[in-house]
Amino acid sequence: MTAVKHGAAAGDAGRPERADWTIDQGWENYTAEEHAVWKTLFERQAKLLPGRACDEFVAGMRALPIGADQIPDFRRLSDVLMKHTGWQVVAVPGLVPDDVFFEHLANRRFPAGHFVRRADQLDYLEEPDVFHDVFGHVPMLMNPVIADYIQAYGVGGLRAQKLGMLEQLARVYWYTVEFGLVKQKDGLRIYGAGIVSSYTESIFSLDDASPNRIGFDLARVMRTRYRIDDFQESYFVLNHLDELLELANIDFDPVYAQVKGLPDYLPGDVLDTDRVLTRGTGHYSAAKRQPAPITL
Ligand code: HBI
Ligand code: FE
Repeated sequence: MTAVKHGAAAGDAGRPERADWTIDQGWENYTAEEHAVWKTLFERQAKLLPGRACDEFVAGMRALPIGADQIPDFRRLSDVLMKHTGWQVVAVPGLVPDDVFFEHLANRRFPAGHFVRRADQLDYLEEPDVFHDVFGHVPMLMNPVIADYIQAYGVGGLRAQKLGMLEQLARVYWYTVEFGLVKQKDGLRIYGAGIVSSYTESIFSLDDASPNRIGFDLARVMRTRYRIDDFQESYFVLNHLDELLELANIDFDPVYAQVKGLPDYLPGDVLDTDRVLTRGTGHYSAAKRQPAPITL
């Protein structure tokens, strides 16, 4: 079956009437099948994540009206978020243009896809749906550090576009907000929304021998390409979520100047200067690159 594209990925057909790309969530219009897909995804993650998701994710989830039985209503999420960190959740059809995305974040509005993936796409889709956006991102927005950090990314995104450094900034978002790991008292934990909303990557990122796990370094991450179509080959690890507070407050301009014109690193590269927590075997991505060997 051909994948139906949503939002900006659908071309002109995906552009809504409002200039900020928001739409009504249309909560009343979700079908029983759509709520059932949510429930399947929710229950799978709820069972898997204890001991894997970071403490802040668990605390945020507990305090929000997010449960197994229904796709959450963005109005009710916004009521709670607004009281805690001043954020809101607004509905969008899917991906929105970069400048629209940044403008929302800079104003503490999180654009969440309103659609839910189909039952035959439970494990992977490239577009952000309501499960990725709400289950993955919204609990972390209850945390004041993440709340400020994501807003700073919105402000910084508009600046990076002017400087021609958007690719570099987007890598920082990718390797923190989407695919970040953090050390906590009982071991490595997930805080990235792309991981925490994925059953398979929640296991792979923490337990598999294949990926590298490397201490986070801003300039290093800015130079590191990433994969959008498969598990990451490297995860970057914070010592504490408060490291993001510093990133929310510093001026990135000198760091852009430092990395400008320098070559990119590949997703699986490990450097002599890296603080390596786990040197991955790379077997997962190597197997994908080669055709399967013929065995007799
Ligand atoms: N739109 N809805 C949505 N969600 C995203 O995460 C998103 C987006 N548009 C652009 C975008 N992300 C990124 O490519 C930027 O962070 C650079
Ligand atoms: Fe996301």
